[in-house]
Amino acid sequence: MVWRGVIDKYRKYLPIGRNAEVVTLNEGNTPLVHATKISREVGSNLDVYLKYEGSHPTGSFKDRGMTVAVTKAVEEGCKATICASTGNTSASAAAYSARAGIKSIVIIPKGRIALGKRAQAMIYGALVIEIEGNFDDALRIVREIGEKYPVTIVNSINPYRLQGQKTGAFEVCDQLGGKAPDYHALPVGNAGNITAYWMGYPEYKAAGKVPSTPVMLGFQAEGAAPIVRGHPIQNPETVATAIRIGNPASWKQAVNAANESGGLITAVTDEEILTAQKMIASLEGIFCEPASAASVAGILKLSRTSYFNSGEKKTVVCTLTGNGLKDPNIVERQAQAPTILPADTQKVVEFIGL
Ligand code: AN7
Repeated sequence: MVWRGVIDKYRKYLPIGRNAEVVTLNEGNTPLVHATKISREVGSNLDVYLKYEGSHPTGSFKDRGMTVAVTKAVEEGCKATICASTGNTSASAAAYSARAGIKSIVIIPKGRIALGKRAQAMIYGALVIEIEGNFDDALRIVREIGEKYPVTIVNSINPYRLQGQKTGAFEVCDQLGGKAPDYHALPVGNAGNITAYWMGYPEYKAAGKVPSTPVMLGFQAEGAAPIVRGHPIQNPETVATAIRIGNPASWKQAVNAANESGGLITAVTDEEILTAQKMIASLEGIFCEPASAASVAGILKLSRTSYFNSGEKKTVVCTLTGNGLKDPNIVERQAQAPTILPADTQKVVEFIGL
């Protein structure tokens, strides 16, 4: 079957009109990879799979929601989209808006988004505004503009975004052969994705596609963990700039996802995030961005407690939300720099130790 994106594949679960002109980049159908070595690392009773959302057209999971949000925006006659972003939403909004032939306005925190993401919004032709503030300031401005002016907000407060993102859960179930995992782990920033997955799994169960739903595990960065602390964080800080968010829009829904599924939302440190990022790359061959690695950092952390000690073998899916290539600067901080040698074969051979 030819793959034509998540609306084509899961249309009956999505609020898309019969005559809608679908705006797609053939997103979805991302790899679900068994993580052999990380499974070993977390102990014998866990089978860990990585859902690599970094392989999307704009390099993050945001494309699942953006195809639906922009398709609806066009259907409703909108001429411009607007979003606040830590980088991935803006990259995706800019790309899908370009595809639809409508204007894209993106508001990002100055100096605090990864290089590749900033470049994406620019090359797709968005009107890029950097504010002297953080993501939460940017989202406040976007909400205020959206209330007064004829622009469509494509942050996850737009309900169509979450509708599209829930297809991530459908795909995981399909890829596991008609089963939901026992646990689903993911990073939490603005908390839209965990909310969307927790819409998707119960919906797929209700449709008779899977017999069960997973326990949802959400992980925030220690310095940007408002849900864990129980109050908004004024100046969130983390190396994982994608989830540097102090007042998540889908806060209540995320707590609800954790509670209803019997799961939890907890924090991981920047050091744990970077260690996990390195492990995922060097042990499994997948380069994800730091925020994505919070999911794996989280299950590594829980596996060191008695959390997973149930005896029987359990399946865990970790969503790797974005591509590591977006944030190359971070690698300089944690991987060994290349060795510089003269252009001399003998010297190279000696250095390698052959
Ligand atoms: C790689 O792009 O909020 O909890 O503005 O880029 O659904 O917000 C990005 C979030 C995880 C958190 N991983 O997801 C934005 C933005 C990556 C991300 C998250 C984001 P949500």
